[in-house]
Amino acid sequence: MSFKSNFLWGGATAANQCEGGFDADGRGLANVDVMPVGPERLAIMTGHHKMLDFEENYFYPAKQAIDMYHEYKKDIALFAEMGFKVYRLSIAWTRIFPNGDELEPNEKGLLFYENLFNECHKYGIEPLVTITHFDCPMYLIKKYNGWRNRKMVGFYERLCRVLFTRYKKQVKYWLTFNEINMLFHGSFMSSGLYFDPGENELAIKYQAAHHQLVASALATKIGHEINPDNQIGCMLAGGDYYPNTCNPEDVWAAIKSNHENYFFIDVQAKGEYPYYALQELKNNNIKLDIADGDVELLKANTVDFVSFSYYSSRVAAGEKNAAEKTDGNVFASVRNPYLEVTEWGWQIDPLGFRITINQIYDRYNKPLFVVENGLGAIDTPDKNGYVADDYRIDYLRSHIQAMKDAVNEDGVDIMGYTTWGCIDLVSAGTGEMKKRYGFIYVDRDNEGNGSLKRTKKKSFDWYKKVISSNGEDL
Ligand code: P53
Repeated sequence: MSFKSNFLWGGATAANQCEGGFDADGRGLANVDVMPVGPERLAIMTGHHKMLDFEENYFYPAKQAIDMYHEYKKDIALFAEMGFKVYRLSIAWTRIFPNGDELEPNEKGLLFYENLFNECHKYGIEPLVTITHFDCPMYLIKKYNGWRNRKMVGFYERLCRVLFTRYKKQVKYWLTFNEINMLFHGSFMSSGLYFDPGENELAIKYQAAHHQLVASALATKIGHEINPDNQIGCMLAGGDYYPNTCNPEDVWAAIKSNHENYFFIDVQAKGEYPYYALQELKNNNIKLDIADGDVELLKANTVDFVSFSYYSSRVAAGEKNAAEKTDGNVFASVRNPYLEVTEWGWQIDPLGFRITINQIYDRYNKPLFVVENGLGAIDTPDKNGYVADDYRIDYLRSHIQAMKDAVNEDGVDIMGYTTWGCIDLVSAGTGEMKKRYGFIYVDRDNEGNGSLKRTKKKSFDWYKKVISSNGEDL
């Protein structure tokens, strides 16, 4: 026995990182569109450099991305050729509600995803839909202050109702918010929040978090009402923190960091605020605005499964034990001397994947879905345009092996596995194109030059074999 016979193998993308067509067929603008490539990106992402419109002399990679808006049929055919059982994608909120507060949705936007889902089903590929993958309509950010405002719950609810109803026959796997814990780290990128000098950031983040948690519980409720067969999950930016040493100060720092990471999922999976978060709010004199009925709503509408991304483990050290940090990531981590790092400084730790899987399963006892994992690397095509990406195969092989150990040796229930960026797409963290994750190479560079031509890499055939052997032939 190894992976279940109906194990969902596949790949994952996010609308703004692959679709392009930023103003096609009535689409409105979102936070994720106005993030340029360049030195300001990190401060924009975290909400400390305000850029709410396109500005001159900047390059905005999401405007065209890899143009999947027009190329999706060919791309899905390639996924089918690899044998995908599932394709994880996200809906661009502003294709459905261009401003976000309209009463009626944009039919052209709805039709785009309807056609896309049909294309998936043509090949027996099950769509796994992230309702929002970091995107928030710009109009809602400007007019209502985005997720700071309780009204967002209603706008998000309307979006969910439309999606669950329209795609009732086409989609049964849903995720409410991508990497919901990213709200604490990349506040503008993940949720459209930005901060003015002197504001109480922690209080703003927690209030916005509460609104998203309520919105997520409401989505779970409505999704189950509209179709009892719907499977609705939460989504964590995963990667457990290790203590830097066995110094109790470091162990304590790791526990605190893990608490911060698991806060959202604790609420979504267990149905109530964990003790440590309630106390942190108290300690910081933060009084959350909690409406009548919220507590009951959260309690009654926990998720069906827990999904997460895993790229790397992390390391925490007590304040007194200052240690070297790794770079290239909005998540601060101490450098782990036992691990190699990628070209972007992300630590490579397959056993950490097994550890993280076990920790999450232990904590929630719900089926798990690994919805992102992969290696961001520079690919150099040969003169025929072919990329021999053995480094990517090595990364994925060792991680799939670790996941297999978690299933076979440890007894964890895992529903499926989707690699991140199964086709090369724009990096969320850096906006670069040259940080590639795909089995399919896309001819486009950091400045937006290139033919957008698709070419299979060596890993394409490798992953096809992994899927056809249900993970036995790595
Ligand atoms: P990129 C940071 C840490 C962990 C996950 O990231 C992250 C990030 C954001 O940089 O985001 C997820 O493209 C996210 C995807 C993203 C992917 O990881 O920076 O859900 O949108 O592309 C990889 O290499």
